[in-house]
Amino acid sequence: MALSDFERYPLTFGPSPVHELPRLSAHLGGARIWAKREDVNSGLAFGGNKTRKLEYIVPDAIAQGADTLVSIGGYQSNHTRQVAAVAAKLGMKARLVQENWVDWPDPLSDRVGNIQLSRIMGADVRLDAAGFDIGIRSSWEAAIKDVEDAGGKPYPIPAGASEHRLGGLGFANWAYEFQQQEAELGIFFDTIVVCTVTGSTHAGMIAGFAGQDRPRRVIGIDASATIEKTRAQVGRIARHTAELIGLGRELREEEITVLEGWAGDFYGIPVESTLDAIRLTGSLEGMIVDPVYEGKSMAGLIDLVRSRDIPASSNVLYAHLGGQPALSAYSGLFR
Ligand code: 5PA
Repeated sequence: MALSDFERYPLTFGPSPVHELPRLSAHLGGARIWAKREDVNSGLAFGGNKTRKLEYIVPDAIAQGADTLVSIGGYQSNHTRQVAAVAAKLGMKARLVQENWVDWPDPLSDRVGNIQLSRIMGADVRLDAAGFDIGIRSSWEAAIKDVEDAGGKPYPIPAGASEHRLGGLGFANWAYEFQQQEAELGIFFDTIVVCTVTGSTHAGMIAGFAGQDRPRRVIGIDASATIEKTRAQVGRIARHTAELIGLGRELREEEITVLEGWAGDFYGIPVESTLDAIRLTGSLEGMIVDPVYEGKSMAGLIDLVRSRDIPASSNVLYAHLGGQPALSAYSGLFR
C-alpha cells in the first residue's frame, strides 16, 4: 500500500503555513531558519500535531461504529484536548484520562489551559494520580472497559496517538506536503528539527522523508527526559510506518536521530534553556513556544545553529507542533 491509499478525514485548514524566521536567523548568525506551523493548522480548538495524526485515525473510528474516543495524557495534554475537539466535531463523546505527569506546583494546572478547553468541549475528563510514562497505561485500558460496560462503543487512542497502527501516517503525509511547499519556494531544506516525546510525529516524518530522493537530517529533540523509551518508540513507529506506506526498504539506523540535552531532568519542567528559547522566539519573531515541548526543541535548534552542528549554509525547518494552551499553567514563570 501507498500513503495515498489510506483514507484521510480532513480536520485541518489544508497545508500548514511555512515562513521564514529572519530575525531569529540573523540573531544566531548561522543557518537560515524557517518554521512550518502546526499550531495554526486547524480551527478545532487551536489545532496542533495530533489533529494531523487524527485525520488518518478518524476514518477507522467511524468505520468501527465507535461513539466514544478514549484517550490519555497529562493534565495539560495537548493531545487529549485535540481528541476532545475532534469528538465534538464528529458528534462523538470523549473520555479522557488525565494523569499527573508533571510535578508542577501551579495550583491551577488541572483547571486552566488544555484541560479547561477539553471541559468546555464536553469531554468526560477524569483525573488520575499516576506519573509520566509514554507507554500503554492500565488507567486507559480501564477507561476503555468502563465505556464498554456502560454500553458505549469506545475507540481507543493511546498517548499522543503514537502506539496506534495508523499513528505515523499524519506526519508521513506532512513530509510530502512539505516537499511540495519547498518545491514551490525553490528552496531545499537539508535539516528538519522536531520535538519528540511519544514518537509518532518524528517517526512519521522519518518514514515520509525516507521515500524522497534527496536525503536530509530529521533531528528529533527529546522532551520526554526518558530518552531510551522515546528513542525506541520513534524507531519502532518509523519502521512500522515505513512498511505501512510501502517504502520498500529497511530504515537505516542513522535515519533515526533523537538528541538529548534540552529536556532537563523531567518531562514538563522547563529549564533555563527552555525559558531562554521561549523569550528569544517571542521577542524576535512574535512566535510563541511552550515550556513542555516546543520551548525545548527550540532550545535544541538554537544550540545546534550556534554551535554550527547545523552548518551556516543550511536551510533548517523548525516544525512547530503547537502546545501554547499549556502556558496558562506556567504563568508563574513570566511574572
Ligand atoms: C507533543 C506531544 P509526539 O508525542 O508525537 O512525539 O509529539 C511531541 C509533542 N509538541 C510535541 C507538542 C506541542 C505536543 O503536544 N504531546 C503529548 C500530549 O499528551 O499532548 C503526547 C504527549
